[in-house]
Amino acid sequence: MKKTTRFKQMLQSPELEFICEAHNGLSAKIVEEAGFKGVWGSGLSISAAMGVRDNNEASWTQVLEVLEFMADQTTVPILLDADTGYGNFNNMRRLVQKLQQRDIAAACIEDKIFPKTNSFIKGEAQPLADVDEFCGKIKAGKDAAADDDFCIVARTEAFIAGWGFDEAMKRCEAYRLAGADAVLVHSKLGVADEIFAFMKEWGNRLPVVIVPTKYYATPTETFREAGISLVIWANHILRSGIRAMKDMAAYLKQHESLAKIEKDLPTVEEIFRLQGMEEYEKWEKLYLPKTATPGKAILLAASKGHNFGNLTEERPKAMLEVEGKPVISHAVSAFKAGGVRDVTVVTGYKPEAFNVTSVKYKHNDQWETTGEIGSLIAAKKTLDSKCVVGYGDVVVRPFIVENLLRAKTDVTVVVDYKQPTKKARKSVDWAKASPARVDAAPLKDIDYTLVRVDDRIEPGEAAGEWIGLVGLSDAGAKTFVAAIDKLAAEGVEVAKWSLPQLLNHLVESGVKVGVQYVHDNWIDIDDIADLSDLYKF
Ligand code: SPV
Ligand code: MG
Repeated sequence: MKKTTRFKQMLQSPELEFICEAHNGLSAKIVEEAGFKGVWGSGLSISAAMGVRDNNEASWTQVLEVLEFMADQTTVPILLDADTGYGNFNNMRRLVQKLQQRDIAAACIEDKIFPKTNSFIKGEAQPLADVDEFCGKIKAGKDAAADDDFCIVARTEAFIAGWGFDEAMKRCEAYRLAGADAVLVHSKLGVADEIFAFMKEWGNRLPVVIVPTKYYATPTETFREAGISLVIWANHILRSGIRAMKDMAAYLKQHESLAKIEKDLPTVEEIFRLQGMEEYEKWEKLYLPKTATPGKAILLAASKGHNFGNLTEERPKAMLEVEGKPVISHAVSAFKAGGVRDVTVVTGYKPEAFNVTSVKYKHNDQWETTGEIGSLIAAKKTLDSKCVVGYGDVVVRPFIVENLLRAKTDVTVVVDYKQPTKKARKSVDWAKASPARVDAAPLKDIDYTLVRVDDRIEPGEAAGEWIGLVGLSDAGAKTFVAAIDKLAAEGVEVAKWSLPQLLNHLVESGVKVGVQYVHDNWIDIDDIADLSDLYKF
């Protein structure tokens, strides 16, 4: 049902109905979520939220912009407090057209002179509009509405300006005859006497709307008994907001800490919810290219490092410094430059030595007795989507990470096709691939897959050296976790395994592990000489 129709039905229903003030998109949404069937676009609140007076200091188009946000964020009808209609009949016509374009259900105009002043400021000093002129404005508004259900609520300020009962009655009757859909009778008294006297005489000629800001203590039941149609809680979201803002600002100024109050505040996630992030994510899935999702990285950095003498007494090798920053920082920088935004470092030995920011940490508290998979298990929660698994002591050029994030296979390893001769290594993880190739550069357009990776493959048989990176797609990450879980459930001490062991297990179980070849452009830090290589890298 149209918002206009819903508002009209609310006005005409025999029930006492309620609408509540809002002054921007957020507050309008909050009002709707509280269960209100409609929103009052209060002139006082909208102007106050802009930091200006309720004297038409904000232009009507500025108010219109706010209303557009309010209407976008809500499904219930909005009744705009349109002050005097912002001018004469002609301004009223244009206003109604523009309100309709923005799905505002109804407008309330008051019989004062533009620019108006709020009813509670020197009411008696406020001149009232000429009755005939105001009736012309009501007619113009009704005629300008393309939708017959667009309602005009005619508000009399006769009581506010001190004219009294007869004037209020005379005016409301004239407004009814001019085509108003309802009348709003405003009173600034602390009791509702003027309202009840009016209701007694008025009967049910047209629905009556009230704003019990000053006669707030009057029991609501008496409004119902008097036959009032609609109550407007006109400024209470703004006022409670002011209280909350003042309290928070004063508290923060005084205590200079959030520690005790954070738990009492709406979370930032609640802000995101109110902003409609869920809907955004739905469309994002549909329209954003999949590759645009930044991948994550898990860098295993639990080990102390054996070849560094007393350099690693206080810190693990990943925290040894080259060019003023630790090895792990060099690694992390390359990952970030390669398109990874979310890096998790798994620590083991001397976790307190890690002081690199912009990464998350997980700790493998059994690092001494477990292997790389033990560390991976410590970061298992991160392994829920696209991810690159690597080592905290392997530094690569960013393009290697970039390519890995774009890999076509769900599980992919990076292999340096050079047969390394630079120095004798205790253990090099050689990779054997299919189709086999030994010394020629890999051919483009061939999908190489991993046959095996370990330090027992003879260099001559190997396709190259595994550089320590594994790329996992969303599905690949699930495959990894499922394999680890299954092995653990079967009683295998998988936490003690190395990454190559798991890769070999996957290959043996029929998982296709892709190979991406590189040549140089990476370095792993195994001994002190490697540190000076990193300096030159
Ligand atoms: C408003 O909410 O802006 C109103 C009601 O017009 S009152 O402030 O009581 O005039
Ligand atoms: Mg107002």
